[in-house]
Amino acid sequence: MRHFSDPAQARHAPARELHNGDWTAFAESPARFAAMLDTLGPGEPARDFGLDPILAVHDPAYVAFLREAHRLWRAAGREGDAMGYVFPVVGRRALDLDRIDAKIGAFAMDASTPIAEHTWEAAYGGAQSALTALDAVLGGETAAFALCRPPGHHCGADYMGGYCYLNNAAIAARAAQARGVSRIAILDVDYHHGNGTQDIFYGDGEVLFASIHADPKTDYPFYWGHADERGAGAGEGATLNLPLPQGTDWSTYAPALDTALEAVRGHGADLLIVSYGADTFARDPISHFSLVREDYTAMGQRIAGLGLPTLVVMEGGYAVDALGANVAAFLGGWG
Ligand code: Q9C
Ligand code: ZN
Repeated sequence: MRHFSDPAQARHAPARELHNGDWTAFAESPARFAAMLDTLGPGEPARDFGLDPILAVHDPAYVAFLREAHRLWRAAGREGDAMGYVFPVVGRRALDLDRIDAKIGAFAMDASTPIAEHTWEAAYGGAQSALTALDAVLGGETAAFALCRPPGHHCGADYMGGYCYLNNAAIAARAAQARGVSRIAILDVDYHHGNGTQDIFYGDGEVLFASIHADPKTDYPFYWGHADERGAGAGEGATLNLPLPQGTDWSTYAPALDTALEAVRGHGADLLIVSYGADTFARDPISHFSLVREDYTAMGQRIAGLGLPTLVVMEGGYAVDALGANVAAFLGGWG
């Protein structure tokens, strides 16, 4: 399968994150990007589709914040990565405050999404990779892989979170719609629920969001991804959440996948976007499923069996030594 990326994606390199009350090395490391390129080969460069497709999903004030946050952090006399510590619940007040810590809180859902010097360029490059891979699919490729990093599925229209700054899958979906593909299915198979993607399309009946993930009762992001979240208004029924318990292996995963694929078929989608995370892997350092490499090939084969034009977008996966092989196994499902 052809794959696309931008060298700037390697330049996002936060030093650390807050994990269970203490500092740990930032799990979403540039080494992930290098590991995937190592196994898959260099692939093809992303082309620049500009800011408009990003602004079709994300709030202009949020995008402006992402672009200036690190500079404001430095201007405030800080070292290291920009990180917040106040999160004003749900829209506490719509105040446009100047202090960097207040700004971060207004545009963040957690403290695991630091902004480093080159975060914006990397996130921008990742979004362009998704748009370039989409262009290949709309141009007739059966499937294409956007080697996105940083990932995207936890960030919403106006907030970052879960190592995500720009929602690559959502940006591709809206770009496809702008090019006349209206009925779209997004299948999210990352270990974590794709809360940002769900939020963006929650009221949209044209875009099905189906996700298989660790039960949010026990796992991040906790407040999204429960089975009773099914969409709202025109989007009622176009969100499908299939939470699974920690320890899930292929025998439990496969039936959930079949349920999700049935929903994709039922939606009558003309385009499938897969948010693929390899953090369902048994040896993932921050996750608790038990999938093995061969399961990813089976997963890819079943998804390819839908026969839909498919854009695969990279999300999480933190067992860096196995990441390239796991991604290759999944993409191998397309033959
Ligand atoms: N102790 C993706 O896989 N963990 N994001 C926060 C918890 C956040 C994962 C720390 C996990 C986000 C794209
Ligand atoms: Zn994840």
